Amino acid sequence: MSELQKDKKPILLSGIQPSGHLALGNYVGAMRNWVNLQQDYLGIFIVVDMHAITVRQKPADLRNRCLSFAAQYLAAGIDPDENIIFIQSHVPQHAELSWVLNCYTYMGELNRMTQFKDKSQRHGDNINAGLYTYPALMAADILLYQTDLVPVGADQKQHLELTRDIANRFNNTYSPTFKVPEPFIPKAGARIMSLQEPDKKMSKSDTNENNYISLLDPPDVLRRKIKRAVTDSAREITPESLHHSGIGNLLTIFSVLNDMSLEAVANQFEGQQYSVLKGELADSLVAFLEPFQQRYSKIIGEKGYLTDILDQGAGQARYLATKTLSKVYRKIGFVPAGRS
Ligand code: ATP
Ligand code: LTN
Repeated sequence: MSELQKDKKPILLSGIQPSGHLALGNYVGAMRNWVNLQQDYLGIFIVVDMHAITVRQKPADLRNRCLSFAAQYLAAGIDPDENIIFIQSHVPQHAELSWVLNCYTYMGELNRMTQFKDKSQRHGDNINAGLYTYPALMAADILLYQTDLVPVGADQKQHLELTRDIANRFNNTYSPTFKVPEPFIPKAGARIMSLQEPDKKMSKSDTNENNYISLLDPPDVLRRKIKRAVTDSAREITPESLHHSGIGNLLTIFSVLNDMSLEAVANQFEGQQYSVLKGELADSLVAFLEPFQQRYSKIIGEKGYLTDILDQGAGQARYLATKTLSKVYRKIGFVPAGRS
């Protein structure tokens, strides 16, 4: 990838925390759109390990998951020759800009973040300062690269709005420094629901693994999880089913995997038993995930290939990030290093 080409395309950026198991919700809400949009953008795809430690992680698991997630980005179809893929902690500018942005973010704003409220409830024994200031680090991830578009699931909308507010605040205080990014939240599948508790979102770190589909689940596990997915006491699909959480979620997943509109899916299954949809959905999932898993096994088996991509990605990222960070340091009045 020539430097020139990189400069011409608008920037698309997104990240996933290496916690739990990459799940169908992450694919449908985020990764799928990374793959679909990569043609028209320079994609920057980050494994955000610094975000993941806001919840306690086992060191060996975290290390393995960072590589595993990067391999899954590639298996999903991200082209490493045309995009930048790296691990967040390999690029120290994220931590550096995050500190600065912390000083331009109000506690009142952080207090409103629903992810902080949710996670503080789930991890009541570890409500740390990092969990609270997490949105400033996310803003740094995005603003360092003059990002145009951020494809994420609906749960990240609030963080994106805060990122835009921080960027505008900084730009207005000094002079235009950051591009103000736009969110890209898909129309279908922006919030895939849990299989057993369909009133809450599917989450890759859920302690109950029947709540999510892992992208690496083998076919028998996929079939079992779909079969056991909670629906309701009606048995047949009607146009109303789209508005019922459990069955509506299964119809949504089917529509995304088969590239059909929700209405078309509801028509196709109208009058059928729930078990028919579950059977066909399991077939679609197996058909989609088997080749994904084969590509994954090949990539994860070639450690050198993967670490080369990540090293190269981190190098490119550091180059781009330094440009923005130097500008920021200059504007706020820090003395340039090496001249004092
Ligand atoms: P965790 O349970 O480990 O906190 P998570 O499953 O919520 O994680 P994140 O790392 O927070 O995943 O999010 C990665 C990306 O996946 C984000 O863009 C997020 O919006 C998207 N995403 C997460 N869960 C869903 C979901 N259920 N439906 C659609 N998109 C989702
Ligand atoms: N906060 C996000 C993950 C994340 C991210 C980002 C997404 C961290 N940095 C930058 C998009 C762009 C989450 O919890 N899902």
